[in-house]
Amino acid sequence: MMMNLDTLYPSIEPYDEGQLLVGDGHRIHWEVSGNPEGKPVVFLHGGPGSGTSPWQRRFFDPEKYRIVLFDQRGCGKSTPHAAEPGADLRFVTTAHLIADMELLRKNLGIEAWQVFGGSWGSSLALAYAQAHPDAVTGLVLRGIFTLRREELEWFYEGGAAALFPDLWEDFIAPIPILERSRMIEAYHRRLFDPDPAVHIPAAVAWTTWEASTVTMRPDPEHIAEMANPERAVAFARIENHFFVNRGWWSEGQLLAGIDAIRHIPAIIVQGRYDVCTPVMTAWDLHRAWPEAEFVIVEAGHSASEPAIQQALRDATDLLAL
Ligand code: STX
Repeated sequence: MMMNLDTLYPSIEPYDEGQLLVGDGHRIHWEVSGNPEGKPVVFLHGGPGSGTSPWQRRFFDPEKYRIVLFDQRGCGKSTPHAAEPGADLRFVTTAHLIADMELLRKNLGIEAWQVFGGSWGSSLALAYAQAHPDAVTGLVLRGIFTLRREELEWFYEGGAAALFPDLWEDFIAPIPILERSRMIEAYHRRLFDPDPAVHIPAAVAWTTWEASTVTMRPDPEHIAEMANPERAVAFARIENHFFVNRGWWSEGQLLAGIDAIRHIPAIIVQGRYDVCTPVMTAWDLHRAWPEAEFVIVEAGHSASEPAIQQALRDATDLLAL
């Protein structure tokens, strides 16, 4: 990637990794890096469906943290991969991901950990913490996303077309005009069509829209990487599956559930110019949870943006104390 990651900690390698059998035929890939005696932190990747990348270890001081990364069901190095023919996502739901985190935590012998998540990672972090508040020592949340109707409609049903009309035309191109009033459902039919000539172009159009709008300046290498057919099919299928089902939450559930986690130290980092998960949701979270530290930075959505990197590093440094 073209990303400039100079703001983060140096690159490190994992000292342990494996595949955890979580049930329903699924295995999740996990790894641990940093200080084995350090403060445990778990990194939750976005999408859902994007998988983790080695640079994501670098948000944490490797002398202070024991850093856990894992690929959520169906993506990254977890199996079965959602791009496989006949992919079955029945056992890929928010409840399954939360249960997997608990199994992983216990398997690693961790009593409680800090939870760090951006975008979909922030949604999952909020849901996990609300289900298991005693397992969470702190929260770092970036690019807040709660899958409410207005959030999904903004990014996938035409709101953000006001800012990216050119890219929006490419996003709607695979969908016949009569189906465009419900883009997420129209994409669902194509992404799960068994014919690769149908699902691959749909997946590439879906991920290209997202990858092209997540940074203030488009990053051609990131866009190309996200358009890799296998990656794109898994990412688009998993995201779409969660969005069709609204995360299996009632409308506003994550914001309504703050009382269960209000006592947990938390830092919210939000890009002012985030087009994917606009600041309105972070603001609603801030209003619901004024005890959490709230930071708006002049940046877009992606954690790769230097101003976001700095704010997240500051956050993990603060919570390491
Ligand atoms: N999806 C938001 C999300 O979690 C609606 C996410 N946003 N962008 C990404 O993930 C990539 C950087 C992987 C494209």
